[in-house]
Amino acid sequence: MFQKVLVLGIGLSLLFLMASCTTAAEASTVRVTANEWSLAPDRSSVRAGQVTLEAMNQGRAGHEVVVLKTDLAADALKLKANGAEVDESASGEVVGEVEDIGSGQTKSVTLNLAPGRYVLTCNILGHYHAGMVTVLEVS
Ligand SMILES: [Cu+2]
Repeated sequence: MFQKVLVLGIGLSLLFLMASCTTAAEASTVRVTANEWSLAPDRSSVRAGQVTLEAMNQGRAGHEVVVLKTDLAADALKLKANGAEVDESASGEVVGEVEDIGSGQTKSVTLNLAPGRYVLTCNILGHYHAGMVTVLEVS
């Protein structure tokens, strides 16, 4: 009886250990460099689940990174009436954002991303049209 409990205990400890290793392996980071006028991720695809988006502003202006789940092409997002900003909710589902990243700053957010196609953009007036947009595939 005691031996059975001991074996069960060891088995459970191993399972727990494996589970924590798996979790660590699945946590992914996407580093996005913002600049005038581009958003450059260090990878074009990432595994679904917990994803940390680390945005580095290497430009002079302030920037942001809006994460939109959408099937629209990067250059075909819907615009607001002013024609200079993306209409975020009309373009897809906003799943997260890193706001107000000052020049030289790095800010991050951790999101739970479902599989699909995402477009990242900086939606400060005129920045989308200037080229601050990119695609991220989540699988
Ligand atoms: Cu910007």
